[in-house]
Amino acid sequence: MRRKAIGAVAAVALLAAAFSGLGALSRNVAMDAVSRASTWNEHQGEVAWLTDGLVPPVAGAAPFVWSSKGMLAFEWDKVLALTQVRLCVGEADSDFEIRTYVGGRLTDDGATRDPVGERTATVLDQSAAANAWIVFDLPAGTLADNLELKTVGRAELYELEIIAQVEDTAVESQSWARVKANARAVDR
Ligand SMILES: [Ca+2]
Repeated sequence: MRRKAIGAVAAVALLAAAFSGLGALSRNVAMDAVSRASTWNEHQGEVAWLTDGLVPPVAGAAPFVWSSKGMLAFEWDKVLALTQVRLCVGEADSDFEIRTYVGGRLTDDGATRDPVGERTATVLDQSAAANAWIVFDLPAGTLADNLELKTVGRAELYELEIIAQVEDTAVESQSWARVKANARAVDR
């Protein structure tokens, strides 16, 4: 399983590619997911800031901050084939781990899962990256309807993107209505 940290310039290029050439076949589903932070650990900021599209140096970009460690959970209503998770970090002193699942649920305190569900991928990042996008490449065929981001040290987190493969038929299905609603103002 690969992991790599890339600079801001490379990240911009990567995102541009995703929204142009690859845009028809992949989509960031994080904004459509229900997100929450484990209650056992102390944090500052709002989980919603991880999916507001704002990252430094954009004015208004604010970090969600784990004081020492913590778990974030993202859940959505349909099993999707994921390709990547991208995490924009500010100052950080932590390893990170992405765990994808089909079914199950992280308990509110973040200590365990009940029910457990089936873990479909685990990707660790030990790059010690800071002020960068960390890209977690998921194994081909990774299916998930929820995932966790485990942080084991103090870290400022600005944005999290969950990239899913989107077939044309799936785009037109009912379950994508909420995703498409994000672009409604443009469509009309
Ligand atoms: Ca943000």
